[in-house]
Amino acid sequence: MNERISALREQFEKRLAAIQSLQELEEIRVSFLGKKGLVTEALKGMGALSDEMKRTLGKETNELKSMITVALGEKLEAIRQLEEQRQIDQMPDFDVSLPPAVEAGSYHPITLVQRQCEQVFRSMGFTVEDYSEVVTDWECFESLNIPKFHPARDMQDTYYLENGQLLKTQTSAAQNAIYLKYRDALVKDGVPIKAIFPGRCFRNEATDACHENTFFQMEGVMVDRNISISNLIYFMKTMLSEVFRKDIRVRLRPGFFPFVEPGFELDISCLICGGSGCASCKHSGWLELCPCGMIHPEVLRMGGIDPEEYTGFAFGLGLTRLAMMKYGVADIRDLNSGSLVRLSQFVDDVQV
Ligand code: FA5
Repeated sequence: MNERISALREQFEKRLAAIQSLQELEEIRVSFLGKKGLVTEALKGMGALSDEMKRTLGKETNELKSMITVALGEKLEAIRQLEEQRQIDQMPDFDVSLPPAVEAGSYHPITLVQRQCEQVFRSMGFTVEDYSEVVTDWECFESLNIPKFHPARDMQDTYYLENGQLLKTQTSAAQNAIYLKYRDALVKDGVPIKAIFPGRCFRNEATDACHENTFFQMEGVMVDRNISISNLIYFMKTMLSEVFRKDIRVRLRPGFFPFVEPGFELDISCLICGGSGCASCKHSGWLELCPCGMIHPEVLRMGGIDPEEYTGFAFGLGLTRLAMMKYGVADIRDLNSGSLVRLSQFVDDVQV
């Protein structure tokens, strides 16, 4: 072996053995394999050698380079492992068999009430659907009989994306997709459409004790032959008596929504003040909870369903307000506050 090559090999091995850090490793790599490194330098002056000598020296240099590359890689791995072990050694000891220092968490009241409603409706043959939070203008408004510039949009200003999509203001935004999804089963096989779809809604709202800019609703629809307001009232009553498990006063009054005809507002007597009036019910004693009505023929038509043959009802339950009433939360903003002190007090017997 060429003397310079064997001296370089020796020098490299000595320096490698002394290395402690990644930084030193990089330094040695540059000083041997870098553009102006020792190995490149060793090849200088090769021009004066015979062809035979050049070939031998080139071969030995390449072997040295490979040896250095492999040795650096192995050292890198060894240093990494040492570092990992050092970090593990620094971790505090803990006993995995000890009981937890904090109490187990609990479900959010809105989740509890949502799951409870889902259980009730599932038991009555409804499917539970999931739907996007970002929707199109068609889904949120036009397919619901709310054309562009209709005054009904004023009550539901929302957050718009640059591509024209928007954060949905109401779970009704999923109605059209649900009709299209299940209409064949309805028309061909006579299977009624019975679906609920809970979801988060967004509105550009001035917040107060009963209004949030981000809140949950749960939409429900049922479409079949001969569906009437009596069916609607039956399902609303069953849901409320199952959720509250006590007698509560409700009232049904006319309400306008372009996608139902007739439309109703279903209010419940405020459970925070017992009906005498407080900030939670805007001092009226009643809380708007679940607007509903018979699906407008035009909305059914846009969903591919013939309104001459089929009728249906729809409702839009305010899940966040339901959670307020069920758990006695006087201010809706507490529910989005993330305050563990407030939220950890809610548990329920619902199977979640
Ligand atoms: C609607 O959103 C209709 N899509 C409901 C509907 C569905 C009507 C199907 C007919 C048929 P409204 O804007 O009133 O309607 O909201 C419905 C419920 O959501 C309200 O009664 C209330 O309980 C809840 N809600 C509305 N806005 C807020 C808000 N800013 N904060 C908290 N809850 C709200």
